[in-house]
Amino acid sequence: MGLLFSRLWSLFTNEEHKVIIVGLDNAGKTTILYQFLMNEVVHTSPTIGSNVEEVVWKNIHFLMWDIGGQENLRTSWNSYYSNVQYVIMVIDSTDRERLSITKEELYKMLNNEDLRKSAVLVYANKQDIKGSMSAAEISQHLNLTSIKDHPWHIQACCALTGEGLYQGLEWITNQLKRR
Ligand SMILES: Nc1nc2c(ncn2[C@@H]2O[C@H](COP(=O)(O)OP(=O)(O)OP(=O)(O)O)[C@@H](O)[C@H]2O)c(=O)[nH]1
Ligand SMILES: [Mg+2]
Repeated sequence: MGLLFSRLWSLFTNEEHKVIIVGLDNAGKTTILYQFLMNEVVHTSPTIGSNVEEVVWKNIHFLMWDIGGQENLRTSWNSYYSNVQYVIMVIDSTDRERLSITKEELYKMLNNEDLRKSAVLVYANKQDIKGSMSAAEISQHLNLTSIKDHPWHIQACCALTGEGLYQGLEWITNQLKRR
């Protein structure tokens, strides 16, 4: 009962939940962050370093860190890992060639001790583009069903229209209620 109360309490006291948004360059991370913040598509350029914004949805406060995905920036992703509750991994679903690199980065992250309590939401982004891989196809390539030590979920989306983005946040919210 005490645990349940403390969980409900955290939902009602505006406790901030730390989220990192990672993925290869050009995946759509910054576009997603600003869709959450402003419900619109902003003009982006490749992120050097990171953007951070507070996003409030259904009275739940998220501190979202959008981290640059270019190759030389990926080695510093781990400097953002402390106290992360949710990892959002964004994938450009048209980028078949680099899916194996995404897979490497994903499993490297999951093995990091700082993220052992984090849940992982994968966005299969750019579903508006003809010929993009489906969420099921990406899930299979990434072998997501082998992940047993982190809660995970994959969501198809399009950051330009916002389609699918809130279904992903809904999953995160359900995880919060469960913890
Ligand atoms: N067609 C389409 N284009 C998208 C979508 N999401 C993002 N883009 C475009 O993809 C390009 C890269 O988007 P960003 O959000 O800057 O990508 P990023 O992941 O932040 O890239 P880095 O900051 O370099 O790591 C931009 O031109 C976006 O407009 C989508 O769902 N569909
Ligand atoms: Mg960016």
